[in-house]
Amino acid sequence: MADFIAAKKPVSRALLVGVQTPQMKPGEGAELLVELKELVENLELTVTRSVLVNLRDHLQPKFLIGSGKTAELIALAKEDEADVIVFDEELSPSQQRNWEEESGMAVIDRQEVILEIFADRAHTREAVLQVALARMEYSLPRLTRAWSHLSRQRGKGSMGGEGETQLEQDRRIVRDRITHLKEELVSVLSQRATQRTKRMRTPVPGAAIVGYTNAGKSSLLNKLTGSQIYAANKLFATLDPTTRQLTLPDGRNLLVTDTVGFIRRLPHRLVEAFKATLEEVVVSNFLIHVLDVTNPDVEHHHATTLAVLGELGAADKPTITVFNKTDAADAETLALMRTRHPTALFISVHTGAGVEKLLARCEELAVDDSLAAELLIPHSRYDVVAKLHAVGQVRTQETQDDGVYILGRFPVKHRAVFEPFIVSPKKAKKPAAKKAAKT
Ligand SMILES: Nc1nc2c(ncn2[C@@H]2O[C@H](COP(=O)(O)OP(=O)(O)OP(=O)(O)O)[C@@H](O)[C@H]2O)c(=O)[nH]1
Ligand SMILES: [Mg+2]
Repeated sequence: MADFIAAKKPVSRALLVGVQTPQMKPGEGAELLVELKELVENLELTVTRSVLVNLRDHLQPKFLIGSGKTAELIALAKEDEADVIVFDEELSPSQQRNWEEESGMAVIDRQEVILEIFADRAHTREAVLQVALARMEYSLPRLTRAWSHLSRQRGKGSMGGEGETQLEQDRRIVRDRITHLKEELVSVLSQRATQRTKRMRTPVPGAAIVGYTNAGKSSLLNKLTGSQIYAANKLFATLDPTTRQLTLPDGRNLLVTDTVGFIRRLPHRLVEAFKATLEEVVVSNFLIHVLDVTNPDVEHHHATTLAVLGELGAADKPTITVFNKTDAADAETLALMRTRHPTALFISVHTGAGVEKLLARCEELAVDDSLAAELLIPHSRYDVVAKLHAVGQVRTQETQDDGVYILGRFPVKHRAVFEPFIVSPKKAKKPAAKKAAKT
């Protein structure tokens, strides 16, 4: 049950309102409304009906839509015994207040729904803090509304100087909490950065899996690495980045990170709050952009993800575009998508179709700053052998009469140490047995 009205009674039945304006593409309002329904149902609310309002003119300042239509919608909500009205368009704090006064119900927008879902899903300290921060910032200009998740903090007593109004007190509490949350986040994130630096000292290239929520990102990571991270048919199942190591067919290792999903009209403050988490995307060598080919809005999902990547400063990363769930798609859609996205891969995590091709593409992009080589290190130079184990990778090691023979990789910056012992430089090759089996 949704918690945005913790202070009052919980809400359970929602009437949804979407808007189609002349500036929007035909059908866009309806598509967004379908998505809003899914979002609201993820909060375990019952949707009584969805209403699309066609606006010929601009949005109205008081209620967003005209007052005649407003009265009509409130009557519908009452008829449905709804207790919350949800707008797909963002409501300004004053519009929200006007609506709540006019209807006597909780009135929220998509932004708040998404914030609620994130709050629901957040478990780790980092995610909890990031979501709390985004919610506080959302609430700050909305403290005068009738329904508020802040009411719980109210009345804890003792705070507030003489003559301070309730509103002033509330604002001060929220600002203090925001400052406090930011401080706590800085300390949590610095621990995370330390972990990453440790990881980056070993020359293993990294890939980040990105994409719209529910595309199958976590499922793909599980498939690739045989891990068991949480994947589910619900929106924003993943909030925290998870990194797993994958051994590519050519024997090299690749660190693959699963990330939080994106969505249209993702509250900007959430992107801001999650920027630090999404650092993984920025530091990775390349991206695997996963799309759900069965979703009729897949092109919008594609565009949305690119837009968010742009915001993160990762728009120019080498990217493998992957259409997933081919097992559940119809042939016509698949053919259309193949034409529109000729360089994309088409896979099914469920059946495993296309995964091998994806791995091959990963091999091409997994160029790190390390060099592969065959080395023969004399027995007198065990320090060099030890160093290779510490900073590079050793695939095979054999003790021979004239020294230790190693097939491995080392970071370019340590070239001077290892170069004297190179017997033959290697290009990363597929194991011979595998090649033979394929032909
Ligand atoms: N039919 C089909 N369903 C799939 C496939 N891959 C994943 N799914 C399903 O899609 C749903 C979402 O999968 P997740 O891996 O949780 O998706 P995600 O992209 O990590 O989602 P968020 O973490 O919410 O952003 C699950 O119900 C999966 O079982 C596939 O190849 N075919
Ligand atoms: Mg996930």
